[in-house]
Order: sequence, then structure tokens, then C-alpha cells
Amino acid sequence: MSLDFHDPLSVGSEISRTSDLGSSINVKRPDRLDSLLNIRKIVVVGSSGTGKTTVVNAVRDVDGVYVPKRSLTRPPRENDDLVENGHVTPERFSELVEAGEIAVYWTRKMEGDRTERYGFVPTSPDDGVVTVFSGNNALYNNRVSINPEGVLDDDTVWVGVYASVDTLVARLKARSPDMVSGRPEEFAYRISDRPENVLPHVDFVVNTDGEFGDGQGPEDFRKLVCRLVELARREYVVTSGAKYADIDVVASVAAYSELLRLLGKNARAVITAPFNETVPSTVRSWNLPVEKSFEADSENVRFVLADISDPNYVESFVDVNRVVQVFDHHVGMEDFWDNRLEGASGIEPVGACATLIWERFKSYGKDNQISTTVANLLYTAIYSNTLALNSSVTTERDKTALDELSRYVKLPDDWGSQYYREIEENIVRDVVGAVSNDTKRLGIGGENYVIAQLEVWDAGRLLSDPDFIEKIKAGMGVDDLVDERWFLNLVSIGEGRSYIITSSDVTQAKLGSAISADFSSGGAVGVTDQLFLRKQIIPLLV
Ligand SMILES: [Mn+2]
Repeated sequence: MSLDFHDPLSVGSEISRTSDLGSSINVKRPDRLDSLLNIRKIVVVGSSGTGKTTVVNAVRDVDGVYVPKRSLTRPPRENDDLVENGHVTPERFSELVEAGEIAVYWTRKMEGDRTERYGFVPTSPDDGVVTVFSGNNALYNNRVSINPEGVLDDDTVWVGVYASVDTLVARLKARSPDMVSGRPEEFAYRISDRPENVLPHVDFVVNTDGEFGDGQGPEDFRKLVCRLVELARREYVVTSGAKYADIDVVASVAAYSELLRLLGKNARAVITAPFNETVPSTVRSWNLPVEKSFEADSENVRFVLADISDPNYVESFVDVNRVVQVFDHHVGMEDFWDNRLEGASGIEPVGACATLIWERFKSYGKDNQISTTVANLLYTAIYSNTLALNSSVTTERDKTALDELSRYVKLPDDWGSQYYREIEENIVRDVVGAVSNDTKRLGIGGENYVIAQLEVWDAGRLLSDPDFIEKIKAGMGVDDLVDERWFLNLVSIGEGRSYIITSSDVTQAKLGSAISADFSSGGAVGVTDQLFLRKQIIPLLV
């Protein structure tokens, strides 16, 4: 997979770029580390005598780490570590593989045509978040022998343990005098595997040179592993603004947290703000994967913001210093976030934030794993935010996203009109409240305006209410004696036009020239020949 943006979800790059790894640890493959979204396994490799056992022993007691016992087919030697290894016959080894009691295994070529088999017991979910495998060089010299295939690829870092040849010989002599004197071929074979051979095959190298146990190697490795455990336990909380949540917020927050879970992360969606009228009861009944309260904050929580980027308006529980990603289609805060997030902000002027989130599903190749609920949400958010692709904020990207999402949704054929009619129903029930929720007082070109907006499928029902004007004025809080310029923009999506409601003569004249609103039928209702949004009308009033 290749992404055309710096990937803030890469655990590997976070480790290799930001942490102090200690003097004995070096990064060998930064590009491979950049590609790792999760690290759940660590394979420790290195020539005989480099200090693998000591390094692995340094992390056995780390909370969250599991070091499975290793089974191998050679007989035990003097000073062998029987905590690390269980010695079995080749026949017994095959039986254990058959029975599923050895889960990860491989074959090591020894001197002559001798081979030995190595393997580990299976891990259970309770064993810890990171498993440390004490391997050997056969894992890269004889990669094809690794079973199951690919088991040590995706979420695995390879750590090489290195010591100079002199150190290595001295250690082998001290550790296995019986091998050195009794089996010189094996000793010569082991020494022939140069310690530097490991270097091209690993992501990190731990240098253990010096007297056994004296160096910083094991301690530095322990710190590295603790950091990896912390990252494996990291929790992402996807959230948005404090004031209210519209359909775009609900969709974006739910969808991005689902994507993070599909990518192997611990993630949840949290919205404590009230849902507004763009989230009607049918949508609320979809068993939304969104939590309504936020508890249990910890230093290991990271925040992702969706459909908002102004830090002054985010949910109050968000610590801006722990925000790692921002997705928004309202521009203005790009510099603020680009400086903090090294280009990881996703602020782009499209019709809906939901479009940006859907594009991330595709970037990560997770589009065909999207759940029906989340596809329904993203689809509805794009449809709603762009007024069925009619509004001026609509881009080609929104159209493409809506089209692609239509393959994953499960919605009635007339969902668009059904959705808006449900919203319309709520507006009809409380016109004053609905108008009041979307009224803005603005200074435009030196004049004071009060402008409200309602979006419905068909304006007919509202317009036939004899008290409509009085309700609008009550909702907007306007008084003809005080407020000279005011109007309601009643967007009639199914008709593809707007109705402009105002009893102010000066406003009628202004909108007659600005957007050709036709008030010729008399009264307070003007009509346009295309659909306008308030944000399109405002610049035309200057
Ligand atoms: Mn939005």
C-alpha cells in the first residue's frame, strides 16, 4: 500500500523518529518501520553468542510482554537456558506441530547437512499485547521455512543483536565449553556466521559489545519494548465540536473510528454534543457506533478531530496537545495544524467531511470492509451537506464518493426524499424553534442583516401555513421597526429552488437584484429559479 501523505498512524515511524532509543540501539530500516501501522511481535535474531538470551531476559517481566517458550530439536548443552528452551526429539516436535501446540516454527541449517527445528507455543489474547520471539539467523537465512507463511511480516519488528567476533568467541567458550572442545565443526560453523550478517535483515540493532551484561544493550532494549507496548495499547478517540453534531459530524466520527479499528487500532467515536435536526430519528435508530460520554482519559489517549478544526470549538475533553489528526472541509486553520502535525492535517475544501473520510478508507484499501451502517452514514452526510449534490460547495470528489458509497449502502430507493421529508416533519412541528436554531445576525457591506435558513424537500407545506410569516419573525427574533433587513432562505431541495421570505421592502429589492428573487406575486414570498444557500447569497449582498 502506498499513501500520498505522511502517515500519522505509523507506529514504526513514531518510534524511529521521535524517541530517544539509547546509545546501543540503531535504526536500520526506517522505510520498513514507516510502513508499520501496528507492532505486536518482536523477533530477536543474531549470531550465537551475541547476547540474544540476555536481551530477551531483560523484557520477560515487562507488563504486556509475552515471551513464549521455544521448542527445539537439538539435545540440551551444558549451561543451556531451560527457561527459554524446551528440548524435544524431532518426532515429538512434529507431534506438537500436528497438535497445534507449536504455532510458529522454522528450520535451521546447521553444519554439514544437519538441520534443527525451532518453534513456539501459540499465544492467547491474554498473553500480552506484544510477543517477543527469541529466534535465530535461520529466520532470515531460511525464510521460506517459516510457518505459517507471513506470520512474522505485517505487525512484526525485527531486532538484531550484535557483538564483535572477539566478544562472541569469548562468550561461546565460556558458555558452551563442551561444544567448543567436543564438537569443533559446530563451533567453527557457528563462528563462521559473522555477527554483521544480521544487519541488513533487521529494523533495529542492539549492540551488546563489551563484557557480558555490562553494556546498555539489554536496558535500552527494555526501554524500546516498553515503548512498543505503550503504542500497542494506545487509544484513539475520534470526536468533533462541543456545540452540536450534524449528520456530517456523526458520519465522519463514526466512520473514521471504524477505519482505525479495521487498521488494528483501539479506537472509539465519542460525541457528547446534542445531535441536531439533520440527524432525524431514522438515522438515530441505526445503532450508531458512537459513545455519548467520555471517561477514562489517560496520557495514552490520542484525539482525532473530524468536521472541525478550530481548537476553540472542540469538545471540552479534548487536549489539543494530544490531537494527532484533523479532518475538516472548513478551511482557515491549516497553518495552525500543519505546524503541529507535520502535514498530517486533512483540511480540504470539499462538500462534506464525510468525503475526506471515505477517501481514507480507499487509501488504506479498507473500502470493501466498511460496515453498512457507516456506509449509510457517510452516504447520507454527503447527500445532506451538498443538498443532493446541488449546492455550490459540491466538488467532483463528493460526487465520486457518493457514487462509490452507493455500492455499500442499504437504503430505500427514495432515501433522499425520505430523509428530507423526515427533517421537514420536525420543522413543521416546531417552525419557531427550527428557525431560531439557524438564524445569523451579520454585518454585510455596512448594513445589518438577520438571515435564517431552512432546508426541506418541498417548501409547499410550510408556505401554506397562514401563520408562517409570524412564526418566522418569532424564530428569528426580528422586529420590523428595528430590523430593516432580514429574510429567511427556505431551500426547497426537491424543487431545486429557494424561497425568500421577508416583509422588508428594502430586502426584497436587494434580493431581487442580487439573486433575481421574484416577488411579483405579491406578499412576503419571493422565488428563485435555482437553489441558493445562505453562504452563496451573502457575498452577493455587498
Ligand atoms: Mn461538515
